[in-house]
Amino acid sequence: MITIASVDHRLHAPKSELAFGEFVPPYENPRRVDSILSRIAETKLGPVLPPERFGPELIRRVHSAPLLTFLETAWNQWSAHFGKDAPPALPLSWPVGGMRHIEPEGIAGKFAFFALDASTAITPTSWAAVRSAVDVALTAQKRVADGERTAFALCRPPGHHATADNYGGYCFINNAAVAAEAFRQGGARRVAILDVDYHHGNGTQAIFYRRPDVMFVSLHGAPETTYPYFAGYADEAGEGPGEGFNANYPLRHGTKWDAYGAALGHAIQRIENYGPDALVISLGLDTFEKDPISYLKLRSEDYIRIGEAIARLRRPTLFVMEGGYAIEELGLNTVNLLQGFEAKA
Ligand code: OKP
Ligand code: ZN
Repeated sequence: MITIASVDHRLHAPKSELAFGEFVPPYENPRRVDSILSRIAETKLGPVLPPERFGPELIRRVHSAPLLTFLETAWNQWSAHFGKDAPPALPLSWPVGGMRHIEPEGIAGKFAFFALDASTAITPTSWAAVRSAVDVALTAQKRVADGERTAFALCRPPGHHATADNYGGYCFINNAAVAAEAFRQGGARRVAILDVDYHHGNGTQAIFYRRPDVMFVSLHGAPETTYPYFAGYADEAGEGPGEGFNANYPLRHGTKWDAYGAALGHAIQRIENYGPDALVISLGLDTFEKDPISYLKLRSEDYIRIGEAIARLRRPTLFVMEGGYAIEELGLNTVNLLQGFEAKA
């Protein structure tokens, strides 16, 4: 399997993350990619190639102009106000129910307006890393659109929490959504996105919620107890023309392979019935038993089974990296899944 990866992901590496009331070393950090690349080399999974550069057209089909302008200019505006040595930029308030939804002029207000949480710092070089992650996704997507059975987009930072108008949850641009849109623009009539990250892909779901041409199917920790809390219930089925093209499988804390595998079987059957021309996998490995911020209990060998189940769909398949924070085993688990896929492809 070919992997697309960029060295520029290192440009996004905030010094700290606000988590559970204190600043801690970020869970989402460059060592995640090192772990995966070293396992790819060790197992000779296949070549690792750099991305091509893509223009902004496909990104603009997925995200609003105000969000893109904000992300590109946020650090400059922040440092103009708080100084060049200002700490990484974070929001501290939010427009909740009953308040006005108007973009403020001041930069602190803009952070409040565009962020969906306070876990996602922006540094002077974050935007360059974010852009390179999209290039990684689109370069891998192009290979699959051009006839390869599969490709692995080793994106960092991840993307599935980013909506058309908001960033957060370690995500800025929704790499998987942009890749799905690229498949559509390239002539695929139907695209399915299967999101196996531990966290619900609220961004991807929202982007395609009213569309029948991109189905979103997700397995994740139940929203009653799990971030991002306000999406991911089983009754979210899509809306308007998109009704029937969204499927959520919320799972309880402590879920192991037996219940996970059963839910995955249902999810795969939904996709099979849909009959997509291309498949995008939002690949998160934070369902692992030792993940530091998650509460599912999958083991390393279970990822082989997930890969095999995905391969049985027999569709052109693009893997897009999302989360996974048990860094020591992240490479093993990721490559297990990809090898499981290849064994049945
Ligand atoms: C991104 B992806 C721990 C609490 C959770 C945000 C989690 C974002 C996960 N600090 N904060 O879906 O893996
Ligand atoms: Zn996650």
